[in-house]
This record gives sequence, structure tokens and C-alpha cells, in this order.
Amino acid sequence: FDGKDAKLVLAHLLVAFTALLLGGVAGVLQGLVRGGMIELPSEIGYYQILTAHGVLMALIFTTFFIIGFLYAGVSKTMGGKLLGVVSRMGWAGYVLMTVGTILGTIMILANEATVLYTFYAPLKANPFFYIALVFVVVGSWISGYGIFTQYRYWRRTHKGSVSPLFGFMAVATMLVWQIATIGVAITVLFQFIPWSFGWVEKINIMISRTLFWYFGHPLVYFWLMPAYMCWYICIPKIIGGKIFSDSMARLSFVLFILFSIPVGFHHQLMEPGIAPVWKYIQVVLTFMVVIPSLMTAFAMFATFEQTGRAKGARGLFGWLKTLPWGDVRFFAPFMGMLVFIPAGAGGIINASNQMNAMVHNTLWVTGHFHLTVATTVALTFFGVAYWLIPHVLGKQLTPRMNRLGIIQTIIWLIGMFFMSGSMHTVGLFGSPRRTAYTTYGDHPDAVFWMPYHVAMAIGGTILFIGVILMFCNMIALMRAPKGDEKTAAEFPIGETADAAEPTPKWIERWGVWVGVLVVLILFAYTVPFGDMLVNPAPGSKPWVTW
Ligand code: HAS
Repeated sequence: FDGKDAKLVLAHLLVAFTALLLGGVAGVLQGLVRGGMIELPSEIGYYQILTAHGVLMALIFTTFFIIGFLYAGVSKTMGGKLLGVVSRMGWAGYVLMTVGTILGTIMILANEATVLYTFYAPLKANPFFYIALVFVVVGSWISGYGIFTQYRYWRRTHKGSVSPLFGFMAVATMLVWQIATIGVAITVLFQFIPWSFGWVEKINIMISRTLFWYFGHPLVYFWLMPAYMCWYICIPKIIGGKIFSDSMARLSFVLFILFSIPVGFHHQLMEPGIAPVWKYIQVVLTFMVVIPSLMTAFAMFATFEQTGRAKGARGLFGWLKTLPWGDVRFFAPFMGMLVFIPAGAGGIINASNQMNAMVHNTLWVTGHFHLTVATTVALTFFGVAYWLIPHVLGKQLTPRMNRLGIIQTIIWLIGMFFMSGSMHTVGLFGSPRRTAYTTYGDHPDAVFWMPYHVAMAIGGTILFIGVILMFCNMIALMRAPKGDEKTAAEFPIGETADAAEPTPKWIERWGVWVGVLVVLILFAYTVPFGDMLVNPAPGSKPWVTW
């Protein structure tokens, strides 16, 4: 692996895992407070550490890891080395994002930005928190353009060929990101910054939330798509098999481009100010975005079964025995897949209007995203780190490290079982999503919830042990013994099983996909957004009058 590119990848992973560690400290404290097991010193607030936890884990850990991973794969599969200009863009993006991260974290620690990771108005932060967000987003845009530039270069120098699957998927992922972040950029630049500086007196809450969720839902696919890249591309190689279908893998990513953005209203189903018909339309589109995940489940089962049968497995489930259970590179992402089955089912429950009325703003939702992003995605990223770090450094994944990785995965699963399991259960009994310890004056409902909150805190403590172990594992991976051609960790890139049937070239017509996406966005948002502009909430002035 190219030495210069290795530095760029590792720099991203270092920030990612440091954010994981700090976010983990905030997470365990917050769980213990909520369970009534500790009290924070009076200068530190529950919502303050909840903000630190959400921002560092959900926004910083993920974004830095993803960009590091994508740069590594793009360098590996599209030229063996990043172009000079791409590398410079990668570093520029990295520096901006890191400056933004430090500034934002300082603001949160100074209790100047206790606004939670969704920074919903009318919660107001110090303007520098929003400026920090601008740094992170603009940095990620530059990094994204770096990936597009390398891809364009590869296509120019390989006229007539279909691009490598990793490159294609990296471009699709960054495309979703670039288009989604336009929403958050508009609300931060035109609403939050002027309002927090006091240049304007009021903020239109419906518009800010709508723009946030225009970004917030595709954000979750920005997390998921790189995990799927590992599942589609790396897992087949690790288990000694082949990618089930290159075209199908690409098609599922195209569907993510089309359907992951115009669905934000499913986070706003319980909000007034949006006509039911538009909520209905966006829920239909939400069910469309479930399809690529179902395709992925199908492709994974097919890969496992084909590989198992090629190794002589028999019977309906004989292939299960042939999977490399002792290999953390497989074990951690596989556990992520397994958890994604109930996690995805939970998502479908959330998206259904009547059931959303039951679970919205309860701990059920917190349980849902701890299974999706904090287990499926996080375990897959951890699984990737076990080979990516030694690979870029030319080192080995030793049997000891592999064992520690398996232990880390099991700790994570146990912790999450208690934490997310209790969240889902008590959420159904109405326990609110974000509150510090309270028994609401010993109200019987709240007293009933309390044992579940204690179980959540215990699960959170086990997870915190998992975070510490993961951080130590990462340092150990960096210090692993050097490997040679045979022993150094490889970057697992699978071959496709359907090579005889070439992938159709039209799949790379990005202009068509972006065009269809723009039409879908305009269809899903124009009328309800116009409504919000002309019909403001009581007491606010309309943005537009005619
Ligand atoms: Fe979600 C809220 C709907 C997926 C994350 N979601 C959230 C929030 C987060 C989040 C962070 O409709 C909270 C936001 C906040 O702060 O308020 N979600 C969905 C739906 C899906 C979904 C329909 N969510 C995700 C993913 C996330 C994520 C992925 C992160 C990575 N979500 C919602 C809704 C809300 C929501 C509402 C708002 C709730 C409210 O009221 O506030 C779908 O994409 C899910 C589709 C997934 C599947 C599963 C496919 C299974 C696969 C595994 C195969 C396994 C194998 C192994 C092969 C259909 C691919 C098998 C081996 C064996 C041996 C068996």
C-alpha cells in the first residue's frame, strides 16, 4: 500500500477512534445518570454529555472512518495510488474536518452547545458550534471531490471498461453525502448562524427541521453504504467465495441514490405543519429504500450458500458450518448483518404511521439506532479496522489480535443486547427518549421503567469496556509485527461470480441517476416546503408572502 496514502488513511482512523473513545466516556456517564446510578457534578449537565455522545459517535466517528476507508479502497482499486491532487484534497478535507471537530467539541464541553446531535431549534448554541459544523461539512465535500477526481481519472484512462466495484460504490456513497448535506448547509448558513449571532430575531422551526431531515435520513445510508461495501466486496473474499452479482450490487447502490433522500418526513410523522398526503408519499418512498437492503440480504445469503456448497456443504443450512467463525474479519461484520435483521424490522415499524405514533420520541427509537448504526455499522467498521490498519502499514493481523477482536465483538453484542433490548422494551411502555433520571414524582409508570433503565446502564457499561478494548486493539494493530508478502494483512477484494455476464455500462450513467433523484426530491418536497414558507407557525412571520 502506498506509504503516503497510508498516512492519510491512518490520520482519519485516529480521529475516528479517538472520537469513539471520548463519545464512549460520555455515553457511559449518561447511561449511569439516566439509570439513577450516579449524579454528575453540578457544572456538567446530562444534556451536555448526551450532545457530546451523539456528535462524537454518530457524526465524527462515522464520517472520519468512512472517508478513511473510502480513500484506502479507492487508492487500492483505482490506480494503486492516489493522484497528487486527490491526496492534497484528502488532506485539506481532513484538516478542515479536524478543526471543525475540535472547535465543536470545545463548544460542547464549555456548555455552549447543549443542543443534542440533531440541534433542533429552538435550542440555540453558540454561533461557533454551527461554524464548526460548517468546517466539518465543507471538509467532507472537499474529500468527496477527491474521490470523484480519482474516479474520473480512472475512467479516462480505462475507456470502455466498467469501473471497479469499490470505486463505483465509493462514488455512490459520496454522491448521496454531497446532495444530502446541501440541506444541512442551507439551514446552518441561512437560519442557525444568523439567528445565533442575533442578526435575526426568529427562526422558522418547521423549515429548519425539514432541512435537517432532508439531510438526516440519507445520513444513515451514508453510514450504511460503506458497511455494505465491506459486505459485498470484502466478505466474499474473506470467506473464500465470490461476489454473488456485480450488477446487482451496483443496482442496490443506485437505488440508495434514488430513494435515500426524499424520505425525511418519516422522522416528522408526528409533527403538525405537514399535510398528511406528503407524509404518505414520503412513507411510500421510504418503503422503496428498504428494497436495496432486502437485495443485499438476498445477495449475502446467496454468497454464503454458494461458497459453502462449493466447499462441499450439504442440506439447507450446511453452508453455515463452512463459514470462518474464528476470523474476526468475518465474525464482526457477520454479527452486524445478523443484528440488522431485527434492526431493519424496527425501522419498518418506525416508518409505519400508526406504529410511529406509538414509538416516536420514546426509547424505542434510541434502541433502533443503537442496533443499526451502533451495532450493524459499528461492528462492520471494527471488522474492517482489523485488516485495514495492518494492511496499510504492511503489518500482520496476528492470531492474538484476531482473538482479541472476537472477544471485543462478543462484549459489544452482550452490552448491546442489554442496552438496546431494554430500550426497545421500555420504549413500548412509553419511556421518553431523552431525559435525565426522574421518576416524575414517583409516578407508577416511571417507577415501572426504572429497572429497564438500570439494565440499560449495565449494558452501557459493558459497551464502554468494548470501546476501551477497541481503542487498545487499534493501537495494538498499529504496533503489530511487520509482515511479508505472505503474512501481511491483505485488502480483501472479492472477484465476481457472474463474470461471464458483464455488468451493463448504463449503470454508470450518473447524470441519469442524479436527474431522477432531483425529480424525486422536487416531487416530495416542493409543495410541503412551499407551504412552510407561506404558512408559518403561529407568532412567526412568513418567509414569503404573495
Ligand atoms: Fe432508522 C430513526 C426508519 C434503517 C438510523 N434511524 C432513526 C434514527 C437513526 C436511525 C439514527 O421511519 C434516529 C434519528 C433521530 O435522532 O431522531 N430506518 C428506518 C427504515 C430503515 C432504517 C425504514 N436507520 C436505518 C439505518 C440506520 C438508521 C440503516 C443507521 C445506519 N428510522 C426509521 C424511522 C425513524 C428512524 C421512521 C424515525 C423514528 C421516529 O419516530 O423518530 C430501513 O432502511 C431498514 C431496512 C433494513 C432491512 C434489513 C435487511 C437485512 C440485512 C441483513 C441480512 C443478514 C444476513 C445474515 C445476510 C430490511 C441486509 C444472515 C445470517 C443468518 C445465519 C440468519
